[in-house]
Amino acid sequence: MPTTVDLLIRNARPVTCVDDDCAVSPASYIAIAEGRIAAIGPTASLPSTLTAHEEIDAEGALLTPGLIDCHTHLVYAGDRAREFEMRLKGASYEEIAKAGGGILSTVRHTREANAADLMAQSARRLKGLIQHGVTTVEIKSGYGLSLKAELKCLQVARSLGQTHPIDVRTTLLAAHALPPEFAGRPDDYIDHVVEHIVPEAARLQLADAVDAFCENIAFTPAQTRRVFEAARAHELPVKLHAEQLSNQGGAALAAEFDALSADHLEHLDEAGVFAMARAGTVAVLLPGAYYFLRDTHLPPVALLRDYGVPIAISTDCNPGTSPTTHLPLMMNMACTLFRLTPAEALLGVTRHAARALGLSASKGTVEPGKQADLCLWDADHPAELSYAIGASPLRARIHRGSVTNQ
Ligand code: DI6
Ligand code: FE
Repeated sequence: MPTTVDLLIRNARPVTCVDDDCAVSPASYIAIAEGRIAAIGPTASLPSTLTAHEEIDAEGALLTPGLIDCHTHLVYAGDRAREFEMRLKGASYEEIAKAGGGILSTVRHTREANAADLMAQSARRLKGLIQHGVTTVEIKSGYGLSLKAELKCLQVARSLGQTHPIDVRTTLLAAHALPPEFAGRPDDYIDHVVEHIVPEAARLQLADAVDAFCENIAFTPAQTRRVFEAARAHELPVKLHAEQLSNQGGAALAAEFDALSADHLEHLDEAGVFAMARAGTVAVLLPGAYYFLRDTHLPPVALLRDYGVPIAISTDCNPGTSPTTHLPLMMNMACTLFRLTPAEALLGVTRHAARALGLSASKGTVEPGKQADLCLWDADHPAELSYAIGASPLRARIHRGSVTNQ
């Protein structure tokens, strides 16, 4: 460790998230240099010669890794509050989608918005995530559905990361829905995606991964496979919206392509769980969408545990099925709705969420060498982070070694 560091946090009680039980360590110091954790240890072992440019007395606050929201559709224009009303009067999500509403209504608004407007609308949501302790967010495209509009959304996502104290990972989700100009010709649209959109997003380095919506109201496993093959040809890792509304065998297909994650998974069966376990694919559960759609088909949490599949939790922030930026509330819902333990919920937004983005080497735990993305919480025990409904006791948030909110 250098003798002078940039930031020294004293009297924190770290939950490093290295162990599955999320145990709380005794009072510790954390030394940060050049945006990384330089050292961590019990207060008694703090070297007396160490000096720091800035110090924080955590006064016994819990310290966790910065939260990671590994599945969002945060870049879009407009909202779908009216559709929410329709659903409350009895229309189903599938019926609204088939009638040209749903995703396609957000596509219309997103295509019409210029980049500055899209950026301003999306920045409001990003600030919501930041306020709740999120230091890394994944943002998908998928409301453009044309080469130009998909690239615009990815570019806005990248710009959001450059102008806010948060790391953004982008995912190309061109295979989210069938755009109106390809109505009745899904295979032609997939041709367009694999021949033009994936190659151009890759060439411009605008996408860190590729995703698809494999579902009876979206794309078939055969079409998804073609998108994955294009991603592989451009050396981009894949993720998949799988088994949300029906069992299409999407998770097993994703595992075949060594997917970083398969997400939603309410209708996942044991064969899918087995395939994910073998491939090391993370299960990303999205309790906000389950809640908002008033779903009753629970994801197979016990099977995921039995097979040792890592479970991540995310907001799925999107206008149709999960209009939220409150990641701690998703931890609460993961516990109440899916029966995760509070420790599992915390790992789901830290270590396992990092893995779902391919970022395990630099993020997700509090260890020397990792990026200094940290949260301090006014809480005695990590269970309190999942326990509170709609409140998060965030005391301070640190991104790349800089305090950004206190
Ligand atoms: N699954 C979802 O929950 C979102 N997309 C997806 O593939 C919903 C997107 C929307 O309704 O706008
Ligand atoms: Fe989603």
